[in-house]
Amino acid sequence: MLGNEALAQGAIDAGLSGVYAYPGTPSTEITEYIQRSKIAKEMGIHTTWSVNEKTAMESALGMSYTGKRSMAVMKHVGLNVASDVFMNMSVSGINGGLVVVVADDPSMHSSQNEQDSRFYGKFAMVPIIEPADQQEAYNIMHYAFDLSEELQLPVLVRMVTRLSHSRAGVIFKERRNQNAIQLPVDTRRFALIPNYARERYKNLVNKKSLLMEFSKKSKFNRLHLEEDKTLGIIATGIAYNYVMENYSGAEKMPSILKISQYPLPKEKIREIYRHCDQIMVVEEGYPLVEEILHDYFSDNSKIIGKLTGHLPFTGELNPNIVGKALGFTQKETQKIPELVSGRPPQLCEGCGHSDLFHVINELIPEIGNKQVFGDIGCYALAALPPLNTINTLIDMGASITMAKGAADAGLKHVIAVIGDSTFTHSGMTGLLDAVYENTPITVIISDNSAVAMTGGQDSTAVGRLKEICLGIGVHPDHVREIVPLKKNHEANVALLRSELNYPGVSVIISERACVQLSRDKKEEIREKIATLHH
Ligand SMILES: Cc1ncc(C[n+]2csc(CCOP(=O)(O)OP(=O)(O)O)c2C)c(N)n1
Ligand code: SF4
Repeated sequence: MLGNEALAQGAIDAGLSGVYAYPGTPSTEITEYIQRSKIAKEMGIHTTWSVNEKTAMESALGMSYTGKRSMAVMKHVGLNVASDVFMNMSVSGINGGLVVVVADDPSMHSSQNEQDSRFYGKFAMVPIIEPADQQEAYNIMHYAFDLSEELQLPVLVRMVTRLSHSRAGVIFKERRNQNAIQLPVDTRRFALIPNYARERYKNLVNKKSLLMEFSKKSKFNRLHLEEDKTLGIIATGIAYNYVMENYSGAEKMPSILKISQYPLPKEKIREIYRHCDQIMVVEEGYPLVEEILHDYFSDNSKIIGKLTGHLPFTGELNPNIVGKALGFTQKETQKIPELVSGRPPQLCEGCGHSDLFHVINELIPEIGNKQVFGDIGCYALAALPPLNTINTLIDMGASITMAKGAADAGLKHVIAVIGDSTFTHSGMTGLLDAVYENTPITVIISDNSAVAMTGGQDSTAVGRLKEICLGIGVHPDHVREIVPLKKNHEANVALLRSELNYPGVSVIISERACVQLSRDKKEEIREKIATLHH
């Protein structure tokens, strides 16, 4: 199974009642697996995609409030979006087990940054669990739900790209029944008015020692001391796997502390530190453990890792990089053939976004080449040659709000390009800001009826975009619809030109389904739209 599939099956077998998620690489397959699972269907597990990560996590908390086990799943930057509820639900606590699964993307294979979610777990003062391999990703889910209920806290499970997307055999455990509805005895803890919140916050802080106790005895944290004291390795999550791969078949092993549960097991760290002459910290992500170690001990000179340059600070680790740091000679591997190396991503042949960008590009000589604020989705590829249309890409929804700020500054002919799913994820609120001030911007919603970039998941906006924009208050004369096809090119250029000259908010919905959707899927979407408009 993929690490993501193992984790998903683990959640099902741990008595899950609902998964709430917004797609995002490398986390998407977790929810898709549960959506496809026959057992999950029989168990009535809720699996519909949420509109964004914040709504997902809040819904998971709502399900937990009823006493049932729920899970919120997202990619690392999604946790930024959900951070408000994440930080507050550690204070309120939970009722039924609640596990937040976040998949980090070191090396930024499909992301804007490589932030390390462990910091969020530490920030919220909740337990963090990091599986080292696929079997552990499965096993850890039973444990995480039990731990969550025992501590009455959400538990953060951190995955990383390589573990999410690589496969291994996995042995299943017996399936646990779902919880029955059992509302909290005292609901006041879920009402974080300052008077109650102060009490709750003290309660959270007081749990710290209990969390440490659990880490100390966790079977996922293991210390192995060898007689040879030259080197001790502290390895976390998948990095443990990388270390072990290098020692596979080796006659001599160094002392190793495997860490998969936080807060850190202080005693075990002290033991290995005292036992060994040098300590190498190997962790995927930021040097979180290494920094904490520097605070633990007055003599830091024997601690090596990312902060000392023995391992690279940026980018993903792998067994070769770790092996090199450990002093293993690396075998020459085959060179990547020219044909498959470093190809820049491109929009698919026949993609509706391309025809839209040709329309915008035609007007660039008239309006200037720095006025197009972009967003996140397949259409972001227009930031690259040959289109070169989009100038910005920061976070989901930022196209509209950045366009607004630029227009507020006096920039003319400002365009925001946003996809249908990104619009409902975080664009709608920014549009209301612009409507409120009637800011002169032209928002183009490139609607392909899908969340295409992450694999064509259902878009919650299907068939509703015009009504949403009218509902937000865009003037009905300036909610326009176009079909981005070559045959409509001239008419679409004329329409865009006229809206760019309108001194207020206008929205152009450019609608053509993603060409990668199957015929059946397109038919299903057409039927859905027809029912909505009936
Ligand atoms: C906060 C956050 N959540 C999730 C993602 C992953 N992600 C990248 S683009 C995208 C959605 C794109 O959908 P849409 O706007 O409809 O554009 P399309 O890809 O269909 O063209 C998602 C979910 C992300 N980058 N940031
Ligand atoms: S997947 Fe769909 S939206 Fe994305 S580039 Fe291909 S056709 Fe365009």
